[in-house]
Amino acid sequence: MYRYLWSNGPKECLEFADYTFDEHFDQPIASYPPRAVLWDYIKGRVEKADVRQYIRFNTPVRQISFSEQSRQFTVTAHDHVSEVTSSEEYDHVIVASGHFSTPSVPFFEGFEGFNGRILHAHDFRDALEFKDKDILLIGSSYSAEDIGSQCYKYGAKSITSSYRSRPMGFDFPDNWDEKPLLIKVDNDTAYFADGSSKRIDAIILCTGYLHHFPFMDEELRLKTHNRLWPLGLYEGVVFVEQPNLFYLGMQDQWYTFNMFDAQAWYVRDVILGRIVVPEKALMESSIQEWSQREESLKSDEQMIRFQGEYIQSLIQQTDYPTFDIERVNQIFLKWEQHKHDDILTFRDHSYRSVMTGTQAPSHHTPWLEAMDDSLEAYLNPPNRELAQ
Ligand code: NA7
Repeated sequence: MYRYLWSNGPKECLEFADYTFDEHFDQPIASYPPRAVLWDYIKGRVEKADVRQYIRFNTPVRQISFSEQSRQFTVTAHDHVSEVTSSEEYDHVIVASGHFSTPSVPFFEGFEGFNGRILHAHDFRDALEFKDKDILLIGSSYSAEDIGSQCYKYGAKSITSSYRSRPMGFDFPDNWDEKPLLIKVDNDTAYFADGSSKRIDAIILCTGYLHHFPFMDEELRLKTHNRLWPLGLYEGVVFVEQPNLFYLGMQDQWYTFNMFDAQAWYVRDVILGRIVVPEKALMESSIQEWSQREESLKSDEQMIRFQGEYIQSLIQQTDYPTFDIERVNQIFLKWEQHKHDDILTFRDHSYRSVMTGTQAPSHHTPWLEAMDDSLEAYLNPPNRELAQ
């Protein structure tokens, strides 16, 4: 996560049902916290549950295989403290490694001769690097809109964003242009499909990520692109080819933290035998049904409701504290509206918590003027900071 990143969705849409923002901060906070604040919130929940003691840090998993004979997984991991690689047997494996860390990096003609920097969004660290520069963004999704906004905020000279399928369509400031797909670049100029061109200093590839699990044996690997209903996962989590293996959070996401929770509760109950997964043919037909519905979705609203319905169906099968998903859907729709009203000020809006009913206050400083993204600056109005 890069410096100055603030949540790009309202915190009211991702709040844990069993650990609220009120409980953690003990004061109402605004709706779009920067990364340090969200980190603090997640950490508080982990500490409350006291689960750190079960985590082996500095121990990357190198390989996971499954034996039909023993019905066990062999997990090989390397302990970086002792520098020892060892293997252990497990009945179940849950892959929760995320899918936004291996960049998808397209090549465009002329990249090899371009004079400026070319980087993927994954390697973007600090918008100040692009102050007074003309930058080109490839892609038209969350990374492009956020990195473009960051660069605008911290003083880029101009932003050009290039889309493949559809433009973002926001009402951008005067120095931000949207263009169709990049055709090629030469030393310092980008050429686009509409015949136009632009001199640029740097190119940021906001082109998404690959689901990549090199540590899984081939037959245990989830193979999907970024979509709302990845194939091969019953209830979005059970690996159909080997139902003692689970993948968590592999969906494209509107919902995040509370979706991961609902999935985790469901997987826990399968492992404990409280939920029995059906035979393979039934799992496959259920996946087919959900994915056919996914493919018929046209609008963002339909997609948000689809994901909400999925979470609802998981929650109904477990004892995860229920919450009003329709009200969360409504917040997502307002958020979309606010983004389309103004992509540079949508973070100045605030919402009411579905979990506690607490109305978030307006933040003390408009996002465009809030240059310090620390937890202290976020939680304290500027005059209190000065007084400290
Ligand atoms: P996304 O949401 O997967 O979007 C990737 C974007 O990149 C999307 O607009 C794609 O266009 C575009 N893309 C992908 N490949 C190419 C090529 N070859 N040429 C041009 N454009 C391309 O990734 P993000 O990083 O924006 O967001 C990922 C998550 O990170 C998100 O959930 C955030 O909360 C954080 P397409 O529409 O497919 O034509």
